[in-house]
Amino acid sequence: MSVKFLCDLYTPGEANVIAFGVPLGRDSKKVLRSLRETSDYVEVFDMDKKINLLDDARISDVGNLKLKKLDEITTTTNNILEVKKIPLILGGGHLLTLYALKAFKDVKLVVFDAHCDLKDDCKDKEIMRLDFINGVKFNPKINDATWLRRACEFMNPKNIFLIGVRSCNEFEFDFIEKNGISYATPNQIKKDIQGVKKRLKQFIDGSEVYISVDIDAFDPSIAPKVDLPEPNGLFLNEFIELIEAFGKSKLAGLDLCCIKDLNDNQRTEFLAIRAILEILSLLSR
Ligand SMILES: [Mn+2]
Repeated sequence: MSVKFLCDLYTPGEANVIAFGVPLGRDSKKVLRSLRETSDYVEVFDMDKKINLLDDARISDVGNLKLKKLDEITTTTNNILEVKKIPLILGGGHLLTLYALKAFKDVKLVVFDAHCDLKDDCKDKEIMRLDFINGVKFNPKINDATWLRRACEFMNPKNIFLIGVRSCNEFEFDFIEKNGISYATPNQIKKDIQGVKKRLKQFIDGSEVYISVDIDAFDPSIAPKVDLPEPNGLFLNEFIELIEAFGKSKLAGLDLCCIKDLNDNQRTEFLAIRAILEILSLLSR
């Protein structure tokens, strides 16, 4: 029997959170295996909060998608939403978020990422390598660097909040400002985390929220297994503090993506799992 994410004590019927893996990008199957294996070693009890972070999250891991077509991500997400459960999507490249979002009708999107991913097209060789899947041809319009721009074509950009962003070009920045996308850079967070929390709270305003975490939002010193290690990233304490801003808003879905297969210990996976646990603890509030 294959390794499941966070022990997998529940059947899909008993669970309220359904996890699945999206093997999108080179070596992503190895990364997904490592995430699941590492999750076995993480304690879900939080000594500071004195609670089990999974008190109200019953997770069932249904394995990886075959991913012959990217639409499978939308279909699977949709099937989970139809039975009123929360999708927890493990990646894979960030492009998965675009296809997951297509399954939601009305959500606010909070993205933790070093990058804005708002390019209109990207022919970058490096991105091309990342997006390689089962022989599916690289599309300069639909990839890890453009996915959020494509999402803005079917969702209101005012319903998007980027956290930890510190890398974009002037065209992306212009797009952010013209379309009213909210954002908080790590410097803004470090200077005034309470102010950012307040803005985040006002943005969410009790609505359903989808949280996407690109692991490169964190500082590369604590998340080294990434393709583009942008300095001056977030630390876990800041992430935990910001997650508090979600309060009683309803968690509609979440994903964790963009871990790279690198020769390192499991610190990036441990961090990723901690981040997921913090988000799932929202279900207990
Ligand atoms: Mn990124």
